[in-house]
Amino acid sequence: MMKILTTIRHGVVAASLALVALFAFNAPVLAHSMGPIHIESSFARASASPAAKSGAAYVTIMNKGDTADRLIGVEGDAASMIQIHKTEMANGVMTMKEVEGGLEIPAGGMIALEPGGNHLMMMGLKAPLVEGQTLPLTLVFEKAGKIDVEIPVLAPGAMMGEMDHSKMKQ
Ligand SMILES: [Cu+2]
Repeated sequence: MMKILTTIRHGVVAASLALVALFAFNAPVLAHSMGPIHIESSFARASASPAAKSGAAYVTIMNKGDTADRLIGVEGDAASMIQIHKTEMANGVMTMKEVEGGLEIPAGGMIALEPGGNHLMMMGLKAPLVEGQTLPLTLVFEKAGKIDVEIPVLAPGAMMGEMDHSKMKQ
């Protein structure tokens, strides 16, 4: 019995070391997941001016579960208010407004918040967003609860983030 336990323990240690190596290798891209909800990629745009009072962040969220979930809120210290926004054309004018009731992520589906579409809107930025830094945000899901993400801040005009390569083989 001891022999078997020791073998199992060694197996677990080996697996843990392999995981550490995997995460170390992928250090620039931070993967986060909670149960079936996976944050596949994310980025924020650096402030174009030090006087900027608002900013936007974008996430791609996958739901690997068999029931739908909803992104219902965003929390963080970076700004005095953070909302889930949608972009709409009204009378030829692009306007943004808060998404009522959050965004559904269908079972087995994926949603992408992207420039020109849905985004995480930060209003009342406490400091400008600086390229190369990370922005800590907490995504709030109806079922999965709160998931912390460290969002890489890219150039002011960035259109997409980097994919999380550590998930590609799954
Ligand atoms: Cu907005």
